[in-house]
Amino acid sequence: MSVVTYEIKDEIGIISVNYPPVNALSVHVRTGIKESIETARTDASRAVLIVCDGRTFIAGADITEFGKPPMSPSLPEVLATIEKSQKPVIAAMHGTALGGGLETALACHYRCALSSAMVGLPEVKLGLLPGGGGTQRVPRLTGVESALNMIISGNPVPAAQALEMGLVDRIFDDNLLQNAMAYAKELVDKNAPLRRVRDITIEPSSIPDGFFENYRTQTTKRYRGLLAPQNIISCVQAAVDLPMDEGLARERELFMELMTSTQSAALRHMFFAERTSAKVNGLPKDTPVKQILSVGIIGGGTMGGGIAMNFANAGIPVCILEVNEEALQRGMDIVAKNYGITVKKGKLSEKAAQSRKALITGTLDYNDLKDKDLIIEAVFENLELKKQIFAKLDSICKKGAILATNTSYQDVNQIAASTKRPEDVIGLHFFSPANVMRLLEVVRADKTSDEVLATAMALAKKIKKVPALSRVCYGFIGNRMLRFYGRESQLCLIEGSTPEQIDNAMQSFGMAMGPCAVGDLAGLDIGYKAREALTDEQKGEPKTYRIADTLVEMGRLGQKTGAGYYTYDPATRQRVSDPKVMEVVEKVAKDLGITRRKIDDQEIVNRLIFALINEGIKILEEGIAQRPSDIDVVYVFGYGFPAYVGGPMHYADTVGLKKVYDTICTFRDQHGEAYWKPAALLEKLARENKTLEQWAAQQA
Ligand code: 3H9
Repeated sequence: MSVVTYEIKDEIGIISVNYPPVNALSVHVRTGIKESIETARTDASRAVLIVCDGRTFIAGADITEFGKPPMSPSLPEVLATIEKSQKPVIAAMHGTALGGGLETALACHYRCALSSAMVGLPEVKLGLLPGGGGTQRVPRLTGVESALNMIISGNPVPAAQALEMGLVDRIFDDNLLQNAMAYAKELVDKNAPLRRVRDITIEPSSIPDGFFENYRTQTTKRYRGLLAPQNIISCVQAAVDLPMDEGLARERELFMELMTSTQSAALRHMFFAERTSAKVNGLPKDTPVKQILSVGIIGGGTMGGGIAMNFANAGIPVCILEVNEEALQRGMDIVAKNYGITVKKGKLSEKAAQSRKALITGTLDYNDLKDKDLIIEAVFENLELKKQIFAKLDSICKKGAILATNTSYQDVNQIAASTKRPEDVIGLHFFSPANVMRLLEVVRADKTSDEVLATAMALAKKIKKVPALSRVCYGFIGNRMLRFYGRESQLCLIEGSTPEQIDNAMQSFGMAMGPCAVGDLAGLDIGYKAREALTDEQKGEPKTYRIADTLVEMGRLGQKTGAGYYTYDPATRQRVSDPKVMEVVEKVAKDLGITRRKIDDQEIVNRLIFALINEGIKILEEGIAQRPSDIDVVYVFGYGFPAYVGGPMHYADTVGLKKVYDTICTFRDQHGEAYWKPAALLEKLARENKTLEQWAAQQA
């Protein structure tokens, strides 16, 4: 069946796009639209309507075509054909008219939409800019500042706002096709002019002096390290300074520059990685999914409270169980405080916050959990305690309830074995703050049933999380890898760096925060307590933790005590370097017989990131993660890894596995095999000159 059809109805030529799932502008869609417009030139139609079947108007260019040889006709060619039409062309939008989709509508002479529609230019989220005239047409319609805000944020706006901004001319509440046809007739009946956006000029004197320079300065600060926002500003400036065709040529040039950048390749990789991670290899498509209409949470601490908010936000009632009134009240207060912050930021109305809070109740009685569809245990990391809780849940909860643990490290198989229904047990590892962080590590234990797994994946989507599947191992995907990243930051510190140098090097690489600052934020006592439970052998060599332990023993637990690797101004929480920390570092190094040396930033980045990569590849070898892109999802959505670098596995491919392998071998020669044994799969792929992406494609 053709993806674009054309017919005349009541004197209106109707171009219908039908290319599920999102009517992306593939070569077939582009060809179909262009040919239909050409047909309409000489036929009996008086106006032409572009509409889409299915759930949405065109949601953009077909991203799967990016990075491949271009196929004619290009989008700019198609849009030029639409714009030149001598009969009015009207776009009728519903769903999400995004990117090239909105640009198609902007090349039309008139635009109408359903009131439920959203329109936007999200290209920046793929490291790109609107390459179909969006940067030239939007400012002509909305004004420069509004256009910049829309294109640089990439966030879509509702139809009503688009109407106010001048992007849409008419809105209907329902019956899009019927109303759009009536609108088209109205236009031809009154002989409405062919309104081409290109004919609008932006008066340069209307732009305040220094506007673009100031906007660029703010953007550089806000979008640290990103290329696309900078190119977008240049394009919008061209819309003011240059005639339309020259502006379009400038847009094309800067679009192509981004298209070939590693940033866009990484962001496009993340777009598909995010969508693929919800898919479980080998799980039949028709696996039944349980309904989750009520949730119980054991533990009302920061984590339990944050988890509860996710469900309340999705309209699912939650009951938090605590050990006493005081702890319960503390948990409820944390929830109330978090909602208060969201309201204060203007992201939620007071009324909505109240109704969400009303969905969260508390109890001290396990019996109140007996009818819940899902129970999530979120108590502190103690395997014995967790096993006791699960044994109790087993005796209380209704048949078929899902019993989940939010453990970050513990053996989910052992937890499941403490029940008589291990098939109903799963790990749901949320990341702190749980109401904000988008990652959900779903841990599949050996006996977890397909139904429970499928339900967990579907539920993640419902509560707006990005799931990544992990098998059971100590720390699962994320925390298992993080240990090696943490180890290298400790070693760089003791061998010659400072906390500032390490944090600055990692931030320049793109991490949201460096490891020392993260340690201070989370609390250095967490790692300390975890190490207390380990044998000396499990803890590893003292040089990998002695500095952190000494700081804790000095009462420097991080931000909460006003001091850790840094000291913190109590009022502003601003961090300041503290010479006492370097005294500790130097003393510990001396005590352990380590002669400190100068370490450069590149060595820091390579040691921390390559340690992550090596462990990530071991995780793939062992089948703990399903695919490299799932590991990238874990790191980008859970650990502040820069999306524009694409996660550690994509970054390894960008650097080249041979180079990663050779560097790890050099580290092995310098620091010993105990720390730097290259993963066998890394060695194999490096020798074969292959990428992890190619390896993943072979496995699929
Ligand atoms: C652009 O337009 C450049 C132009 O300016 C210039 C060109 C010269 N292409 O997200 P979902 C797939 S750049 C190909 O789960 P939802 C997606 O992979 C583009 N495939 O659904 C998934 O596949 P699968 C600017 C696409 O309802 C399936 O559709 N536009 C595309 O949660 C369902 O997706 C954008 O950046 C695409 N453009 O959300 C919009 N879009 O089922 C990107 C989706 O195999 N898209 N797929 O996993 C979105 O934001 C969301 O998909 C949307 C629907 C909001 C549309």
